[in-house]
Amino acid sequence: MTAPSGRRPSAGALLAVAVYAFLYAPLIVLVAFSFNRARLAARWEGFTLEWYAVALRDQHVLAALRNSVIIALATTVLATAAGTAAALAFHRLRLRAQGTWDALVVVPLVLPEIVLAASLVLLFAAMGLRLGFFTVVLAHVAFSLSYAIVVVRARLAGFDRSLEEAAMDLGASPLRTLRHVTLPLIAPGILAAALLVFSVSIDDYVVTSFVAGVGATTLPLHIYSMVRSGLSPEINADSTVLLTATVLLLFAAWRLEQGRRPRQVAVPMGLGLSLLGAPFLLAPVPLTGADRQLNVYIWSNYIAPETVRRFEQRHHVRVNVDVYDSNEALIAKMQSGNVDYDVICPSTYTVQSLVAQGLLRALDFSALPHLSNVDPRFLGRRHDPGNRYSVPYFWGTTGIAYRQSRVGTVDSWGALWDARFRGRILMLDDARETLGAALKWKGLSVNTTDPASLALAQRALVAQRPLVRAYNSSNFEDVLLSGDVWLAQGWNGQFARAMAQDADIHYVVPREGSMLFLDSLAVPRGAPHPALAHAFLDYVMEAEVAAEICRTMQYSTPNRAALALLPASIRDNPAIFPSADVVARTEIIEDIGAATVLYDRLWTEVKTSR
Ligand code: N2P
Repeated sequence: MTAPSGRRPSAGALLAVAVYAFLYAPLIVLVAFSFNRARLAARWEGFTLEWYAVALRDQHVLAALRNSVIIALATTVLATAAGTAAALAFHRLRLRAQGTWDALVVVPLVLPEIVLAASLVLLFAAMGLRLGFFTVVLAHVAFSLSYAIVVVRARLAGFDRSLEEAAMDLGASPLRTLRHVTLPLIAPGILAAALLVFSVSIDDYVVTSFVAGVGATTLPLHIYSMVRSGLSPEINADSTVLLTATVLLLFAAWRLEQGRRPRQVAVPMGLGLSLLGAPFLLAPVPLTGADRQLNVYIWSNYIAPETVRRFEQRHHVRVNVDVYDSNEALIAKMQSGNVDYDVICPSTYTVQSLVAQGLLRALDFSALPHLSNVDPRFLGRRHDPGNRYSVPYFWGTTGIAYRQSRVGTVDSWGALWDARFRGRILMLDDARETLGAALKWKGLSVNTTDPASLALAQRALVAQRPLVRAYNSSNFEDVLLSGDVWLAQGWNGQFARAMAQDADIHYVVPREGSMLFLDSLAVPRGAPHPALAHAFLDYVMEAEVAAEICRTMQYSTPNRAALALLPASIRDNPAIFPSADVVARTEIIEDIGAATVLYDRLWTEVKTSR
């Protein structure tokens, strides 16, 4: 036998490489694609810094980053001060059952974040605190305090108490001893704790998403909401900046813990902090007071940033736009009670349910002169007779978009159950829409509350599940465009935009009939800025603005005055404005009261079936 050659990598080394590759490959891809010219992230099309420029110009990203930094700074000061005091106390006091107390300090570090998040929301609600900046800082202090205590205590472990005793023997008061002896000796530990707290605060998502409320959108929350309204390479650039800043700060903290002097970590620390300082220089928008702000909660892909920006300029206000992808998400937010939205966009059945729960504010028509632009066909409907609470914003159809070269011509819901297309089908992630599609396919009403009909629809969806690639209500048109699926259930506007980009994509409202939606703008009962909310409602009903919204989003506008301003390519596009006979075979989803629970249960069962 020959001795193993030294040059051959051992199995251990290969395994280590595999582990590191597994750990870091996604990050490397993310960073690399932040420099990729291609808009659709799938393939490399050459180097560019364009996405960083886009991110730097994006006022919403900059504002979110600024919120993140302010929250992280406040958290750092509070948690580090309290953590240092606690660590000193622990070090001095010899407590009974010391081990238990020590353990209790570290428990929050290993507690599932979601548990902490839910308990904080409950606590804040019990205390009557409104969700906002303040609650985010409190929550961040709550989860980062343990880090601070642990890091400062580690430093104190090697601390020689006789130095403090010597100082006091020489006549120094306890306070002077603290200032001139103790703190300088443990300063690297305190700084390391501060950096660690800062970095856990700056990129927290789970806890923040529970306690943020409006106006306290941090960068991680903003990035997530961008992901939901469509992937863009700008997100890679944002994430790379956040990643680089965090790595630099953690590196500095680690070196300090290893005994380096603060001066020796000045470079990584300075670089990390200045990356995060950019928005203070680049976003000239002042931090606006609460009454100069409007909080809009709307469907994703439902309003263009330019439309919002024009309103901001006209009224000298800042508009926060948060997005959702289901009526159920909107209702849950409204019911949680302590959020400050001024304008929301419920569908018909959700208007009914919110009115029934007393969650909407009666509108003041004197502030809505442009309501006269709206086609009377969309007014006074069953969901809100007299439009006391809502004004129509968009309407449209649910249908199927498909790649004709792959699946031929489609005209029935049955195509979504065709086993030949296994793994190439996308369905909306929505109880009423998916059960609705199955009901329509079987010739039943989408508003049925008959248990036998619903059981039939549920069985169909369970049988369909193995064919379905994804349930997606946000960027379903992108999944079709990318070629990942060939058939998708979805809403007309986003499909119309996809069709404009790819002639192989077609849209059909199935012959068995389908769902028609009418989504309205409304003002929640507790809206903090009702006057500005009315100004916004009236603004989007102006003919030019309604036309712009329709042109950019390609959902169907109920604004009669806007029609004349639309190009023929939009006005005559049957995917955007369906013909009367297509409309005649659709049904509007109604509020079905108590049976809603049944729909939700059936749908949850479908998604968890195997
Ligand atoms: C917008 C979806 C349209 C809403 N992303 C259908 N009610």
